[in-house]
Amino acid sequence: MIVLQIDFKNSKKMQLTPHQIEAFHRDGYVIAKGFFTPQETAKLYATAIEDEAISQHSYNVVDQSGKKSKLALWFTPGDDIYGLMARSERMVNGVSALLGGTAPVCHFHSKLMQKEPKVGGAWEWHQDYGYWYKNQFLFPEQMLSVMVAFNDATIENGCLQVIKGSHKLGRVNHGFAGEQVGADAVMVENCLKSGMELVYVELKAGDALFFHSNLLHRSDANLSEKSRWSFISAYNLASNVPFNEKSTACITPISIVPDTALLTANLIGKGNTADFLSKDTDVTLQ
Ligand SMILES: O=C(O)CCC(=O)C(=O)O
Repeated sequence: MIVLQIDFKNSKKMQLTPHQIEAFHRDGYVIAKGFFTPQETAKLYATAIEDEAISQHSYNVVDQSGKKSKLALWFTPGDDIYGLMARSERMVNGVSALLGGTAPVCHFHSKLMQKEPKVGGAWEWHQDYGYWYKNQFLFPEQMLSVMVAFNDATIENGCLQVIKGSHKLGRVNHGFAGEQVGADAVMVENCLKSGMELVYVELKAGDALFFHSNLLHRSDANLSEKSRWSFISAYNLASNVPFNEKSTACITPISIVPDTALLTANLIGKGNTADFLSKDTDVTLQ
């Protein structure tokens, strides 16, 4: 497997290289190593684990074996530390470069994934657009996700797995797999039978994984002793107007903040006034 990665720790300007952009289009994903510094990642994680608004608004998603994955999801990026990360120049420029820069980048939602030791459940094979189709976005090519690891993500603690190149299938059918939305198992099996590569995306804290909205991905339960927390921001271009989504964040151009804001900001935790998603009203789960 060819791994195209750039170490931002040794690079002045944090931006994706032409090679990384090419890898994203070919494979459906690309890893930007050290996209956030150890100091930034430590501040983010320390804030997240103490954040009462996050814990109050987190909910569990139960997997097929009964294990629970906790997450909190909100729409408007805000001025808190998570908003400063999602709105940072490096994130927005990276997304714009991958989505082709034809319209302003908007923030669909961010979520804090909390996969606790021994408890955190598995996620079924799915494409993010398998969920977002239900929001009636028309153009999957104008959407993507960025996962930033707050802890090292390893095979043992249930890192993401992807089927390389599967974004080229287009959207496959999705149904329900317990509380989750799951991709047509026959199509997934056929991808693997055809020789498409299943890749375990192990990340170091601070690494970012940019992935296409139609990339098939899943993860195992966290059976290890170590937490696996990660932050996932989903982006959309302003030109992709959904027909079944109440929040307008996804069509509101992001007000970009400098990369330095993460370390200089004083306002850090998420307030209770944020527009958190409640599981009961999530149209993607209906
Ligand atoms: O964090 C994980 O293990 C999986 C998350 C995921 O697949 C998603 O949010 O789409």
